[in-house]
Amino acid sequence: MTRRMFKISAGFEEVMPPEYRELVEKGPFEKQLGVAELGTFKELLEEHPLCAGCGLALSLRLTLISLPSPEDTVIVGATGCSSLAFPQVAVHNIHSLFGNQNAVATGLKRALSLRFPDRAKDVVVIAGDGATCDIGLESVMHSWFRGEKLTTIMLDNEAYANTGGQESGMSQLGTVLNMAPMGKKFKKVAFPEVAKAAGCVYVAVAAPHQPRRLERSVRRAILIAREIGPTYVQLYTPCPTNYKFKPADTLSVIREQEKAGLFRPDEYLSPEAAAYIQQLEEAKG
Ligand SMILES: Cc1ncc(C[n+]2csc(CCOP(=O)(O)OP(=O)(O)O)c2C)c(N)n1
Ligand code: SF4
Ligand SMILES: [Mg+2]
Repeated sequence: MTRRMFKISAGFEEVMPPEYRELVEKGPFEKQLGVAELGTFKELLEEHPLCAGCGLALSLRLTLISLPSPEDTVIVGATGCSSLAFPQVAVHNIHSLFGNQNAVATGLKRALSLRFPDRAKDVVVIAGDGATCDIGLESVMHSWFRGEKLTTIMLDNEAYANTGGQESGMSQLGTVLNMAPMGKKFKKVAFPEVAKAAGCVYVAVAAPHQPRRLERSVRRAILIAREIGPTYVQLYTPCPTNYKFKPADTLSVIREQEKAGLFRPDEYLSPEAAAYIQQLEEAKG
């Protein structure tokens, strides 16, 4: 999508909904905006039906603000809590069958590269921990093995939240949830390490308690995927509903988990990715 595609045709301005007009005038398309400009532009996600205090909703909002070119981005989502917000997201997005997201993204990226050989089209997968590390594991891993130029973002709430609270591979050892009353019997999967071993050239772990870090991770992941290879961002997105804490405590939960060593922000760049980021930063001055 370029500005040409979302601009309102002459004569139709008055009949278009005010939100749409505002999006065209004050949205982030074809501008370099980010979390530092929050509050000065019309965001790509403003309303959604997710629970109060949902860490995933906040992370999705920050992720959308961090897209380097929202007008040239297609997001591939999967079933889960985030899929309830996507109908309200003002970026092209596809709801794929649960677990198929990286396979769908692969086909899409290849088709877009053929159709628009001279324009960077970013394909970004945004899916839950269950979709990424468990049920969609095969399609995620094989997209990485093949070196597909995609960004995969996991919204890691350490549970199958949308289906009422089952444990996932990403839940911590001993976790008790509504539908996992016995406590989880094995450790949280070290998925960032898996991503590196499987060929991701950029891997980051972040959370919404540090919005600038989250922004940098998402932006770098997408820019590196355009040129070099697969990238992975894992966002820790605590779920007050299933983990039974107060909606106002989401950010403190992240800080507590960080203090306890159960969540560690991190960033890894392959030598090629690091050289590319340095080149981009030098060009920016
Ligand atoms: C093919 C398929 N299998 C299972 C389901 C049921 N299902 C819907 S959401 C979900 C769990 C999602 O967990 P996660 O990916 O972590 O997302 P969350 O809801 O936690 O954000 C499952 C198992 C489905 N919709 N489709
Ligand atoms: S169940 Fe949890 S992850 Fe899902 S919308 Fe509610 S708070 Fe967010
Ligand atoms: Mg989940």
